[in-house]
Formats: sequence, C-alpha cells, structure tokens
Amino acid sequence: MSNTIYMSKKNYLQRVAAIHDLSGFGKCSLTVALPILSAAGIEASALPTAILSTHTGGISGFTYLDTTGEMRPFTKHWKSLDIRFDAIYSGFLGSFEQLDIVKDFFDEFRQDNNLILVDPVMADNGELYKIFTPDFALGMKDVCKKADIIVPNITEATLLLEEPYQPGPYSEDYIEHLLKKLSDLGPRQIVLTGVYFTETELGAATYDKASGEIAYSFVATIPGYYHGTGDVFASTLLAGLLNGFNLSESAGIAVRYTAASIRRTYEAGSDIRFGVNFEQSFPSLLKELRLV
Ligand code: PXL
Repeated sequence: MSNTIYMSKKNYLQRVAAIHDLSGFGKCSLTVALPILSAAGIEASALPTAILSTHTGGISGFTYLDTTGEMRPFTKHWKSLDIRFDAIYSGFLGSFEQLDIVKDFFDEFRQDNNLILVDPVMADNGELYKIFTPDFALGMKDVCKKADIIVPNITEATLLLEEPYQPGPYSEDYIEHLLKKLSDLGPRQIVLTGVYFTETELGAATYDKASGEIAYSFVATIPGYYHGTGDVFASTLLAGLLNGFNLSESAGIAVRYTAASIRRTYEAGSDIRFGVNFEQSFPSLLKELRLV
C-alpha cells in the first residue's frame, strides 16, 4: 500500500515543495517550514503564495504582495526541470485563484509514492481569518479532497465539514466524529489540532483510515494564544513522517516540539504575536527524530 512507502525512511535526500506565504517578520509559514524541514535533513523548495511584511494575526499595517501570478510560471519551470518531490506541503494560500493553482500543482507533481499534506490554514478560535471569505473555505475543501493527509485545527475542520463551530472542551465522541467525517472527504490520514478534553491538557488527534486507528497526544496547556504554532506543528509532523515515523508517532513528536517552543517563548515573556522560539528547541527535536 502506498501509505507504507512514505513511512519508511529513504536513504537519499528527500525533497519537499513548500507552498506557503513568506511573512518577513512574525515567524510562521515559510520562515518556520523551511528551517524545520532543513534541520530534519529534508531539502525544501519554496513556492511563495504571498509576501507580507508580517503575518496578519493581531498585527496591523502589514504589507501584502499577492504572488498568484508567479505560481503557474514557477510550476511550469519546475516541471521543465523534471524536479521530483517526495512530499508537497501546502499551507496559507494568498488568493481565491490559488485554490485551483495548488490543485493543478498537485496533479503535475503527484507520483505513486509521494505524499500530499494540506494544512488548510484559514481560521482559528471559531473565526475565519479576516482576509478569507466563506467561499474560500468551501474551495479549500476541494484542495483537501486531493490530499493524503490534512492537518486542520477544530475551527478549520468544522468549516470543511460545513458544521457549526463548537468551543471546547470536547468529548472523545465529537473528535472521532470530526476525524471520520474529514476522512470521508478523501484524505486517508487526518491530524486534528487544538484537541482538549480538559482545560489542563492540549494536543492533537490522529486517524488512519486504513487501520482505523485513532490516537491522541497531549501536553500540559500553556496559557496564551501563540502565533505560528500550527505551522511549527504541521512542518514537524511532515519531518517525522519523512524520517520514517508513523502518523501517531509523528504527531507526538510535533506536539512535544511545538509545546517546547511555546514554553521557551512563554518563559521569556516575548510578544505572543511574533512567533515561538522553535530554533532553540532543535536539539531535542533532532534527538526525537533520531538524527543525532
Ligand atoms: O500561521 C498561519 C498564517 C500564515 N500566514 C499568514 C497568516 C497566518 C495566520 O494569521 O496571517 C500570512
């Protein structure tokens, strides 16, 4: 089965196409995905969806350059070079038109044994990010249908399923309902973030359709809403999968690394909008990935 292929570690340098925005300040998207993948021994190529001075979460006055017009030319050029990707990883998309461009990119670079991971970045805490419309959320559902793995938070999951958002704490029945309904859209593996059954623990739930396994990873809750943590989580999840860990193991590694990065930021008392200190948590990540 093809899902066993990407779970075995390769003996060559694996390559990922990372389709995200470049926010110059306020760590998220490409400024998180590229360093995490590189540190995990994976080559990362960037297809930028927008260039911003900062991300859009809680920071006003940001500049925004929509790079939609560059995306098909990038795709065509990469195709002409016969570049192959072991994984394609999409996140924040910069315009409605990019939904189709990204689906076409998947079709161009899909191979029998590569992995398409979609983080449907568009909402959190029950609300769509200001720059997106409800139509965008429906379009994102079609992008997710083409993925092998999707990594929504609970708000994104309810938008993809067109169900009303429910604030936590959640029940196991509700989380299992979301996981199974999401897999009915098409992806064979689901990783749901922002899962909590009590106020003291927070983490992720995974579902593997082929085995039927549902697993959870939790850490102690750290107060505050830290920006860019979804990108730290999804990038680390992918790093785990490409390093030969299975879905639940990779989610556990990603939960612990994200929490360690948040904890450092919390202890330093830094501005929670500016991203988390994932850089100084690399030593523990590399140990967990058994790279050192
Ligand atoms: O981390 C998600 C994200 C990525 N990119 C941009 C964002 C956000 C969330 O607000 O604004 C530009």
